[in-house]
Amino acid sequence: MAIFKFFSPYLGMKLESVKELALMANSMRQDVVRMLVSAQSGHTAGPLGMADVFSVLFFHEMSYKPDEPGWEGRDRLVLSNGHICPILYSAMARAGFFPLEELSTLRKLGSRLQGHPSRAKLPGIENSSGPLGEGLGIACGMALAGKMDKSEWRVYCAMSDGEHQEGSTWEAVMLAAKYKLDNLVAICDRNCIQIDGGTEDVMPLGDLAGKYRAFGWHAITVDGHDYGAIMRTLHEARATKGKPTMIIAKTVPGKGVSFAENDYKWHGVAPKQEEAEKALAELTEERKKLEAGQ
Ligand SMILES: Cc1ncc(C[n+]2csc(CCOP(=O)(O)OP(=O)(O)O)c2C)c(N)n1
Ligand SMILES: [Mg+2]
Repeated sequence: MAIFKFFSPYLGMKLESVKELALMANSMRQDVVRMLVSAQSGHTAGPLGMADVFSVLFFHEMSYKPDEPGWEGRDRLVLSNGHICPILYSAMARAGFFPLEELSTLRKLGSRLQGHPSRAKLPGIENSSGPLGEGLGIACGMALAGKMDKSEWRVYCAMSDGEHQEGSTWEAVMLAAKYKLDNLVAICDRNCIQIDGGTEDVMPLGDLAGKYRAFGWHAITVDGHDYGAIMRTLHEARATKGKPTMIIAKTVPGKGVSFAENDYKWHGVAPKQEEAEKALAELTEERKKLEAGQ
């Protein structure tokens, strides 16, 4: 089968309806599977689990100009858990930052699409990442600069639950509260897995929302696959003044691919050809249902 066969790209306007956002997420999940099987390495669980959140961020929430990635007025997306970058690359390609065909270069020698993102290589990437626990600090710096300049743009920081085991994350949590960074929204992929098992087995994180509240943040827990709920919480974050907002997005790792769902072993492996074909068949079936409005 032809692995690289994309649906037509979406350029320009924002997608408003839930059906369009869901179709976009489905396209992105298919991109992720194709990219990973072509690279024969990379991370499957996180990118599939965060597809719905990225669909809302890129095609409903954030302001940006794909043909002018350095536009001063853009909202900034900091990806802290760099290993889920296939979903970021797919969203960027579908938003028009670069051609969809380039997705097939993921992890190949000389590619702009490194296995962990490099801001030096790909315009539109705000931060190089890979080492966990750094992104929130970077996002805090941007948000503080935005406040000092009285800018309108906002900072979104995508994070994982696993990187809440890093002390540096909590240093940034304190700083954001101290400086009342209400132009900062962090979104945590609360999929309850990490590289070696379940988060609660490896190093329990417990009530993350409660912990954020205790540190002075506004914190909301949301179903990370419910578009309406994600949109509402992002709206609530905008309306929250004097403190940063943390959105704990409860997600299913590997979402959309039955044999990868809720299995930590898919954290950092790519599907083999046969598995990719099965995954794409499932996602195509799901797409038909979405198109039929079921
Ligand atoms: C500082 C640092 N330590 C270790 C790693 C190796 N590592 C990469 S991903 C990962 C698991 C982290 O958990 P999470 O981000 O929740 O994984 P996911 O939910 O995406 O499977 C680890 C330990 C790293 N990238 N950075
Ligand atoms: Mg995780």
